[in-house]
Amino acid sequence: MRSLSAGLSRMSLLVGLCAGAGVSVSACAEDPEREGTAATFQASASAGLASGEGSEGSEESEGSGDSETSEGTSDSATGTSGASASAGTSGSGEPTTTTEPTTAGGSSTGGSSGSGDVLPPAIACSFQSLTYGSGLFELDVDKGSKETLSFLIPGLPAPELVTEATLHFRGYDIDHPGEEGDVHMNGGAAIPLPANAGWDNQEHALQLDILGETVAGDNSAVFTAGTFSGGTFYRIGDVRIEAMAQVEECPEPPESMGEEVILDYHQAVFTKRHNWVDRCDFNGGYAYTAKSDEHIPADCEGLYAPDGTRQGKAIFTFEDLAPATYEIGVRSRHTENRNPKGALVIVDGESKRIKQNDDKDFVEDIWGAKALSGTIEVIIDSTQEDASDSVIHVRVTPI
Ligand SMILES: [Ca+2]
Ligand SMILES: [Ca+2]
Repeated sequence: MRSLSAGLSRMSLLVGLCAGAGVSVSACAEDPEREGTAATFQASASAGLASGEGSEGSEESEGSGDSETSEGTSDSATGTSGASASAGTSGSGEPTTTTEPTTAGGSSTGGSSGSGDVLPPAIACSFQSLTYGSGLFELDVDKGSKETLSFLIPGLPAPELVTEATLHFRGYDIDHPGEEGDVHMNGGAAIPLPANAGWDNQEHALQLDILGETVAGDNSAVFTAGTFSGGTFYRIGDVRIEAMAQVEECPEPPESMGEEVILDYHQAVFTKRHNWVDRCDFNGGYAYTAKSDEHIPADCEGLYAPDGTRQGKAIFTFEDLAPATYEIGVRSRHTENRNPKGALVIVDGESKRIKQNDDKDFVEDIWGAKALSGTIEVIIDSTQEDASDSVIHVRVTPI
């Protein structure tokens, strides 16, 4: 069948825009300020393991200056996964009532594939993309852009066993009929997105008939930009293939290829290292931003020399992640004088806040889940407020 199928490696499929699997174009900007004195904490400072006993390692003095936290330039938490809120080229969203998602290309009622063989009757099987359940991904580009959103759907049976196949997805702002863009299955012919002029700034469940476009194993669905003069803006997510297949039972979804990776704070790169304290000697160690001289003796490396801003970044680089949806956890030491807005944690360009200002002490918080692929950064960005954030490790686990 289609020669592309086997050759499309999972990596190349999903590296569509920047590092991530279908990450929004607008989120691909380089970190603007890898400024200042970047440094890693020495892993050799491993005194710890005191596991709690003895000198209660409180940051008692930390509290004093904290209440004057600034706010203002918050780039506040951008809620949930997926698409960033840049509404792009979309116009004013007058709420129309056109809610029926058209089923472009109805499903054939076919079943029996001819004669003779002892093939089992066709049964309904569902095949999810690797990023299914991870929210919507955004394409927001000028006319003529070659940027795409790519989705990998593994596990399909041989096409001769497939009697019906539809591509299902959620689409947002699919509102320029004939000009919104196309879908290409496995490098095949363009299938126009089923756009509706009434769907400005609206989300709909959509489906396309792709019988004859599937291949055995890994399938790719690539969404391209359209020809609308104002550029292309839409979001796509929850891509899956529903098929009727003459198989005894539906294939099990493949094991995730990803592996859990935990990076300790000693493996992070710190900007403005002089504003970070490495408390390696207490309970296995942790890092936090501070600004008072009282913490100078607490820093294991003697590199804490506060400039009064209490600002810096801890940058964790995860290399060569297999494409998958990962849960992201951030372990830290909570104290009641941490940043009242929560620590700003940026995962591959997507920002969320994690509250650390309670008495839970040493704890791992769940940032959420995100489709990741390749080499990505997780940044504890303590540059937005004059407030203390903490980190011990960052964990990514395929789910
Ligand atoms: Ca629009
Ligand atoms: Ca649109």
